[in-house]
Amino acid sequence: MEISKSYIINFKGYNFSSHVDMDLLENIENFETRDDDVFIITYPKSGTVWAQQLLSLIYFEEHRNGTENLETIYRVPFFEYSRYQIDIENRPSPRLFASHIPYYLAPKNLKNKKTKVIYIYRNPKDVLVSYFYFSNWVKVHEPTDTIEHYMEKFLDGKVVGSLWFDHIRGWYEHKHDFNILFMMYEDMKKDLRSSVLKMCSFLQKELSEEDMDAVVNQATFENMKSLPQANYTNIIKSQVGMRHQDGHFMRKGTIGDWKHHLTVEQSERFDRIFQRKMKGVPLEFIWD
Ligand code: PPS
Repeated sequence: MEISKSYIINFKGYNFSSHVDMDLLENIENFETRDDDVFIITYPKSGTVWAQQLLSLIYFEEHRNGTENLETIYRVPFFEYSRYQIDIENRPSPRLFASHIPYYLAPKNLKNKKTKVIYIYRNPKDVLVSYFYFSNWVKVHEPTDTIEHYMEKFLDGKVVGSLWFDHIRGWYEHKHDFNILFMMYEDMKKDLRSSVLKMCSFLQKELSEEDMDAVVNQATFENMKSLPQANYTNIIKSQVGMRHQDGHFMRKGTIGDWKHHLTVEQSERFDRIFQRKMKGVPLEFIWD
């Protein structure tokens, strides 16, 4: 299936959205990381904004106690996309980033194994469904008429982020090159507090019980959905643009929504490809 080239820029074999910062991409491998930078890495629709909100809450007291009225995206800017005039080079440490880059485009410095990387993954059937709705809603992605057609694109890697299997496999198989923690969306959903504890332990951040309560409470789906700063509503309205008014970035936030969208045949076809492509990758998955 062909994709409209105008939505996607392919750089070194990986599909970026066409509003990517090309200057940055050209120099991405030489980007000077700091030892105390933290990178959230995800395939799209796997819990990026959730992790951005969590890191903002963990690192910034003002964010936690609500004394700042700042979009989460300013606290944890996207690495390869618009940084909204944030002066990254002069930003005080710790700098926090979110990114969808594949392992082979990571800044070389990340391999010093000091800079921390948190890789969040989600079961790919839910990623597919989330991405289908998102792409039909926001103008920067190519819309698709049916789930069947979207599944063809997704399984051909003809979407921003390229092939899901390559993204996760690449990062997993090169995990020894990085100081990386793998976290699963479904674990976060089932037990957010334990996931935050795990994150904090990796980040070497110790929070009081009270602060931990504040982090967990402000990162629930319901609370993030009602907080425009945490859920991209402002940015999507003012800068990204929508095709219709019925969409939400915080759409459902559940595990297993794919069951309401994929037929048995589609699901089985997906499973067969999953078995083949994920052979030898021992990561755990939760499907419902
Ligand atoms: S993006 O566009 O790549 O940055 O999208 P991303 O943030 O990775 O993924 C969006 C999906 O994550 C869900 N989400 C959450 N789920 C549960 N709890 C919380 N707090 C949360 N925050 C975001 C969001 O609802 C999208 O999933 P779907 O299935 O579409 O609802």
